[in-house]
This record gives sequence, C-alpha cells and structure tokens, in this order.
Amino acid sequence: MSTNPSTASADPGTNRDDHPVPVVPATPAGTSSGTAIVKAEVLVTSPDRNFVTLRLTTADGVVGLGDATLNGRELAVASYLQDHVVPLLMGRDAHRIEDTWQFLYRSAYWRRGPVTMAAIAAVDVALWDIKAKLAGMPLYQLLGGASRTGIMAYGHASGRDLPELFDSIRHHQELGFRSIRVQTGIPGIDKVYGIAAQHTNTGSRYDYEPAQRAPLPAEEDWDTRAYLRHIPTVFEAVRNEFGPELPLLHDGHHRMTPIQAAKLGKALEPYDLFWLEDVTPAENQDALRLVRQHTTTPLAIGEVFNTIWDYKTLIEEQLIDYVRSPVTHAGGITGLKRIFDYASVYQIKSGAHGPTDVSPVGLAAAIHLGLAIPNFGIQEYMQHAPATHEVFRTTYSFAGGRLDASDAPGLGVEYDDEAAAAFPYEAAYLPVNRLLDGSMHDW
Ligand code: EZ4
Ligand code: CO
Repeated sequence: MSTNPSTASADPGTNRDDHPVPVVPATPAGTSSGTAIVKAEVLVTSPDRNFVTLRLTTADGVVGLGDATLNGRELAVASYLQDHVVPLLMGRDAHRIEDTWQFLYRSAYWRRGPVTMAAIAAVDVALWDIKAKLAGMPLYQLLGGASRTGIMAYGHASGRDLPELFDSIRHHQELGFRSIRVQTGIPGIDKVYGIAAQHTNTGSRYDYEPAQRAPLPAEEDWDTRAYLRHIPTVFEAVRNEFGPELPLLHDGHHRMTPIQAAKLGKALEPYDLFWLEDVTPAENQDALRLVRQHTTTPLAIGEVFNTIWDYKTLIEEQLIDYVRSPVTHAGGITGLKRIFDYASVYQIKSGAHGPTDVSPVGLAAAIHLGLAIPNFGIQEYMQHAPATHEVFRTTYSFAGGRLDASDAPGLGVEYDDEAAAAFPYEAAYLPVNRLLDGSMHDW
C-alpha cells in the first residue's frame, strides 16, 4: 500500500487555501504534544484466517490497537486506512476520540458502509486503548466501570445430523458454555451454512471459519422449504434431550422472505429460543413489521449493519430485541455505544457479533463495552484458532459461560510482530448460495 507523502503532513491545515478541508488543531492548548500520534501502521496477517490491525503510537511511545478486519474484503479496508486515513492522523492528539470519529465520518463525505466504518472503528478502538493505558486502567473503567461480573457468551454447536449436533452441544457445555447456538444439516441439501464438520471445496473442515482460502468462493446449496420443514424438528429434539433451561439460539442468515420468517418464528415458539437471528435481509427494515406481527420469538439483527442509521426503523418501532453489530464494523466503541444507548430507550439489548473474523482486538473491545453498558444481552464467542493467539496475545478469560476482561491497562491485547510475519495474507472468500435450480440466493 502506498502513501502519498504530500498528504502525510503533520499539519493537516497546510493546504487550507486550496481545499476547505475540516481543520483540527494537532495539539490544542492544554494538551501535551506527547500524546500526538506519530506513527500509524496497518498490519495484515493470516494466522488461520486474515486479520487487519491498526497500530497507533504516540510521541511518548504509548501504543494502541484497533481491529479493521472485514471478512473476504480485507485489503479494501487496509488500503482505506493506509492511503486515506493514516495521513490524516499524523500529529493529531490521541486524546480527542470523539472529534477524530466525527472528523473521519464527516470528512469522507461518502457515508456509512462496512469499509469506511471498519476503518473508523480501528482508529477509534486504538485511541480508546491509548487513553485507557494513559489512565492506567482497563478500558471498561473509562466506559463507566463494570455493570456485571463477566458477560454471558454463546458458542456455536452444529452437526450434519442430530447425533453429531448433540455431541457438539455436549462438547460446548464441557468447554463452559451456558448458552448455545444450534445449526444443523438439512435433508436434501448438500452444504449448508454453519456446519463445522461438513467438507468444503478445499477439503478442509469449517470449524473456525466459513471463508475458504481459494481463488473463488465456495458454493453452498439452499432450499428454504426444506429448511422450514426441518428446523422445528431439530429444536424439538434438542429440547427433549437437553431440557427447557438451556438458552438456545439460531441463525437464519438472511435467507427467508418476511412471510417465511414469520412462519418459522411461530413454529419455533414452543422451544423458547433466546433469539432467532437475521431472518430476512434486513436492509429492508420495514419487512420486520410483518414478522413481528406474527411471532413472539425474540429477533436479533444487525451483524452486517454499520451505523445507527441502519437501525432507525428497527429500533424506533421495536421490531427487534437484540442489536448484532460488532465494535469492529460499527465505528468502534464510540459508534456502537451510541447504537446500544439508542436501543436501551426501547428495551432492546446488545448481542454483538463475535465470529472468528472479528479479531481478538475486536473481541476484547466488545468485552470491555459489554461489561460497562446497562443493556447488555449476550455476546457471541466463536473461539479463535490457536495460531491466532500466537499473534494476538490476549488477557481476557472465559469461565462459567462468561467472558471477562483482565485488569491490564487498555484493551489488554498485544500484537506479536514476529509471530505475525510467519502468516502472510492469503486470499479467502465467504461462500455463495445457490438454489437447487442454480439461481443465486442470499448466503
Ligand atoms: O457468517 O462472520 O452469527 N454469525 C455469523 C457469522 C458470519 C461471518 C461472516 O464473516 O453469521 O458466521
Ligand atoms: Co449471524
């Protein structure tokens, strides 16, 4: 990635006569220049899967990390940061988190979207990391202090059939999970989202990551009628085997029409789901009105949403129960906390996305935010592969079904450059879905 040296100036105001760009004093009165950002590095590594990390360093040598990973489109965010954001950060005061967020959001002119909001998130989280380190506190203390003793996390159980699914649920219980997402194979469909043991086009298992390292996306199959017939029988069997108490979740992964989603929500009511996720492609927010009229199954939406605006109808009309955006894709701590606060007005809770494609830096940020907010609901925790932890040295813990932050100042994550160098970037794509007649469908 190249950087145009003429825009990497330490003084963002030097060309103000040519271009009326927003200008912020690099070191406003009352702040020490020791907190000026002097280095910004965009780090790309692939320990089991690809990650993009932003590392900011202040004049005094304080380092902050932010996650900018966007699964299957990693290099677009790396370029956005390297070519268009890093030059703007040089000399800015690391303390000015809100102002930097507003500067990056408004100065781009082109608003929202996953690439922009992941880039802003990386800067935002790195600045919170720095501020908390300067304060000598774990980040959750700066966000208002802990509201709870750890955050409830759910794991991903899956199986091609019921015996394999039951084994996977038991395995997750042994790992300490007290809340479990359930995905299964569907009779008549060869390859389905979310099934760890199914073989992929590269021959590898799917345990940690649906994006496969290959020049083209894997193709999966889809038949909504077969899915709608099968899923209620799965939840009936799971309830019979594991009893009424275990919180169970399920991800519809944007595949139903509104009326199909309404039907599934109704059919699952006897099995008391904690939530049913992404029932429809929710960029059509109005569609959720129809779903909501027909079912009391709680709904979770938003892992592909990036800003508060994407939730406007869903939140104001109370069409969902949990918001799913992660810190990494929704403008960082600053962006996501604003969404959570807005949701709290309507008794909607957090349910942040936590797949392996959110890096340990992004997960640590989610833990700190989840500890602090009043309306925490649940946190997804799809555990990272061992190689990932060789690069990202974490201090958070998982016990008794809950994730917890350590008392390390900041986020409590360190990046090991030497380990990262052993895992160069490899192109990987998320799969696509085709219906049985060959036509494309939402994945
Ligand atoms: O498919 O993060 O709820 N979790 C999910 C994930 C997403 C991946 C896409 O990169 O839907 O498994
Ligand atoms: Co999902």
